[in-house]
Amino acid sequence: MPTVTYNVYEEEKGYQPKVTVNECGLTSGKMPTESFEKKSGKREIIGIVFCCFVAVGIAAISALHFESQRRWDREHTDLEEKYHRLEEKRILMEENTMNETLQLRNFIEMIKREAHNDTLQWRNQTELMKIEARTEALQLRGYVEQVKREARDDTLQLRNDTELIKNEVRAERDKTALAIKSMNESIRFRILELNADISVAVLSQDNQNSYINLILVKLLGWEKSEYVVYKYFRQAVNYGTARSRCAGYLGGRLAATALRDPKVVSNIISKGYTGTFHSRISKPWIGYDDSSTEGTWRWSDGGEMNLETTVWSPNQPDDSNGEDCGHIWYADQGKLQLNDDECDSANYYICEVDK
Ligand SMILES: [Ca+2]
Ligand SMILES: [Ca+2]
Repeated sequence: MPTVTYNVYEEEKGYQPKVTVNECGLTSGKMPTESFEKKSGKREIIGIVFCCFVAVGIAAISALHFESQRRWDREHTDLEEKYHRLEEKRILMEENTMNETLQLRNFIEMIKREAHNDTLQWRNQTELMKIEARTEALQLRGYVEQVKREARDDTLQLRNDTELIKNEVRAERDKTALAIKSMNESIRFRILELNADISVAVLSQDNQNSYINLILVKLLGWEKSEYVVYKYFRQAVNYGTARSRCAGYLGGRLAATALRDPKVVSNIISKGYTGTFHSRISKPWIGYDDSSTEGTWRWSDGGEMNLETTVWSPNQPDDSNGEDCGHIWYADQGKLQLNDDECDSANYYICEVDK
């Protein structure tokens, strides 16, 4: 506990040496005289109060100081703890940094190793490609050589084939020459036969028509009937042209007499000379028309129609669009069915020459 030290005032002597009073009221030093005690009793009380105030102040200051010290200590402790945490954190970060650095180094090393491996692999691939290229080049050379050999073989084969063909052509030519020679002999023999027939005909009948018939039949393929020779021409022309062409054969005309002969009609039907109902151009012209007088139909030989062999088709002649020329339209029940047609139409035709 604090003590208070003060000077004692003496009226005669003024202030005297020090007197120390503790908090318990005990004094030390020279005590004042009795008169002085009376005078200074009030002052003592004041001093004691003052002393108490001072003590309280000192205690308060000490308490504040203690509290401040304690707060400072606490803050110091907090700062130290914070410092330690930061230090730990720093150490941890250093360790992390070192670990990351180590990992980075390991990563770089790994990349280097991979790059090295890639380089080796690329070199190996390059070498492999070179080897493959050389192999392909060798194969290509072999292929070219093979093609050359095959080309030479083909050329040789072609030459052999050519020679073979030449030989075959020569053989065929020789064969054809022999055939032609044989045919010439046959023709020459046939001419001799024909000359003999003509001589017989001329000598036996002395008839110009017989001579002509013989030529037509023997050389031109005309067909014989009882009274005429006749021929079916597969050439589509109009009626006037057909009539002129028939007249070109000496004594010839468009067929009329022949159509009254059942044998001729049967032959015409069997050989399909009539064509069909719907055929467009086969319907052959015959020597039958009403060109001179409409409605008056005349045969080219001036004869009459034999209804056993030829009849008008149903509803014909109808003179549709001025039809004046007759033709065989089709065959029905062994008879030739006739129709009148426009004379400018293009049809086949049948000619005949008297025997
Ligand atoms: Ca008519
Ligand atoms: Ca008609």
